[in-house]
Amino acid sequence: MKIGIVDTTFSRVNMGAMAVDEIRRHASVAVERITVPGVKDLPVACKKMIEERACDIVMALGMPGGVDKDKMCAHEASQGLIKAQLMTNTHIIEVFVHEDEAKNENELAWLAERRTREHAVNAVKLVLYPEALVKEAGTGQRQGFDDAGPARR
Ligand code: RDL
Ligand code: RDL
Ligand code: RDL
Repeated sequence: MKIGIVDTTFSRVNMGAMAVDEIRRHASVAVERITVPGVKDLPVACKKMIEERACDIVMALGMPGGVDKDKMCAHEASQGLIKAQLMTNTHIIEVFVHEDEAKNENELAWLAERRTREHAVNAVKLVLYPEALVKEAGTGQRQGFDDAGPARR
């Protein structure tokens, strides 16, 4: 079992290091890491992790900036990540933290770490313990900020 981690130099938080650390806490698996400049460079790097480095799942970590151009970039990157998943029949867990989700730098750093760590756990579950996610079906999970929780009536 091997998990690939791809992050960016554009991000203001070292999300890759956090992902590796969190994976190590939950599973003894091989980890391959690479860093690319920005989110639009993630899809091919993830595809190479799958095809050339035999990863069973990949985490794509990035931080779209706050202006419209960045949101466009993020959308394009996301489309590429979905395409790479369909081409390889392999999950790529997209962990994007938009800079404008947080009200200040402090919260941005906190949010990026928490979302990265929560999605690292999701990645481990998806490849090693898929039944654990079935148990969480319909529970309103979120990554980073608080969970929404199940809707009640
Ligand atoms: O291929 C080189 C760059 O085009 C690529 O790294 C882009 O993803 C870089 N980039 C932008 O050009 C941009 O306008 C990024 C953002 N915005 C952004 O918000 N977040 C990024 N990259 O990670
Ligand atoms: O690959 C991991 C996640 O990127 C992926 O599960 C997304 O579908 C999660 N997600 C968002 O990132 C988001 O901004 C979801 C929503 N919004 C949403 O509205 N509903 C979802 N997922 O089911
Ligand atoms: O409802 C509040 C948030 O869930 C919503 O703003 C999401 O769109 C925030 N979000 C992202 O923008 C994103 O790119 C989330 C994710 N990724 C994600 O992976 N998990 C989330 N939110 O819970």
